[in-house]
Amino acid sequence: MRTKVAIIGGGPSGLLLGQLLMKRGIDNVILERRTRAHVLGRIRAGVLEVGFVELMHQAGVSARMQREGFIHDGIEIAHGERMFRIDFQKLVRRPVVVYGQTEVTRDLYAARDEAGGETIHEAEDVAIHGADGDAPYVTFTKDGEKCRLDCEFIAGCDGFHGASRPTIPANLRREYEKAYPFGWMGVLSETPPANRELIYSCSEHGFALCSMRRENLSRYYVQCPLSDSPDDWPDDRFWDELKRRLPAPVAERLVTGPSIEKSIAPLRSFVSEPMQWGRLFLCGDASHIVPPTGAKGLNTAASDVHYLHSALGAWYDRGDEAELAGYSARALSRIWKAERFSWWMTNLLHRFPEQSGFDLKIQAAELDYLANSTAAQKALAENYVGLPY
Ligand code: FAS
Ligand code: PHB
Repeated sequence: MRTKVAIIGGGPSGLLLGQLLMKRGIDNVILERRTRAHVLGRIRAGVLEVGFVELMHQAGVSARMQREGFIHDGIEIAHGERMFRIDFQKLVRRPVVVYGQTEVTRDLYAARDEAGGETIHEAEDVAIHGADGDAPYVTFTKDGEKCRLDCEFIAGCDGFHGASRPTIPANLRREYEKAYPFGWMGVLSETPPANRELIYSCSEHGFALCSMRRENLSRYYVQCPLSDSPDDWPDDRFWDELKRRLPAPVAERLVTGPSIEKSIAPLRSFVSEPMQWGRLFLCGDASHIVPPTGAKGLNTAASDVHYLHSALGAWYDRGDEAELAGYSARALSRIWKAERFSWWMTNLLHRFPEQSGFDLKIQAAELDYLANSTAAQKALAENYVGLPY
């Protein structure tokens, strides 16, 4: 088998890159470890920056998102009983779009099918060879048969636990990590959202987030100990705890119902540098992770894809390799600002086990300053809607 670009990973990064390359006439093959059903069964991100939305337009897969996505012009921040709105339109004149990652992935798979893109699911034992030379290739096992895919470039879009990042020699990699002492217990329920826009709540009992997917499909999270499992959170306990962490008027109108999905995600900040080695280029979670507080995970994957698609296009269109050479530095510049914002939002809104009385006073002052300062709110807004690519 041969292709121009071998893409490892059929999540949002791999699928979006594959679609953009196909639109540009650059042949590519996606190798995905799991089944399509497994990939589409993941419940993850829900908020898209304008840059992501524009990439979906460019990829020709935005029709359903335009029909079914919600345009949000702000978010609410709650601190105890106090709640104030960050008005994106007034502050930065840009919105975000609420449209689940699951739907993004579904739309990208449908477009790839229509364009006749090759995706090999259940590709096992993926291994990268010759990435630091001019003739890289990928080996993998499919239905027990050993296979080889020769290519000109490899895009490592295989997430945090993938095979791509470890291919870069350890002595060339610099990894930066911060693990948070709590996780997010997430619930999906077929109930109307508690609020028209998202509510991020910092309460004395811990963090909570009210989000949504559709008119009658809500997504909620509460901060929980890392030692917890979903079994520790029967629905009644989840709803009681969520209400405890929301301002009374919101708690009173909250419509509860049976959970149709329940999971706990640990929170981590992580960056691996560089994002390229020879003809291997990393995108998305393969290279970096953020705590979901700032809704940046999926959105930083999108800006990586934008930069790599542009660089590969410059190479194949006119033999220009400057963007390829500068890919890692360009992507990391935006990634580190998203890491900072996600770290800041996480510290602003969560209860940390070792917080002292002084720490709590500083957190309260930070929230009070945010509630009353247009400058502080503008800084949050421009990061939340997405810094320029
Ligand atoms: P992904 O991990 O999505 O996709 C990688 C793909 O590669 C997977 O399909 C995997 O099966 C495949 N793969 C892995 N190893 C392979 C191998 N060796 N060979 C072939 N294929 C391989 N972000 C937000 O913005 N908001 C959120 O609320 C949010 N919640 C999250 C909850 C959880 C539990 C997790 C894990 C992440 C969450 N994220 C959230 C971040 C998430 O949305 C990621 O940023 C996004 O999935 C990144 O997409 P990819 O880079 O494509 O990585
Ligand atoms: C979600 O809807 O899943 C979501 C929204 C915003 C976040 C994190 C998760 O910051």
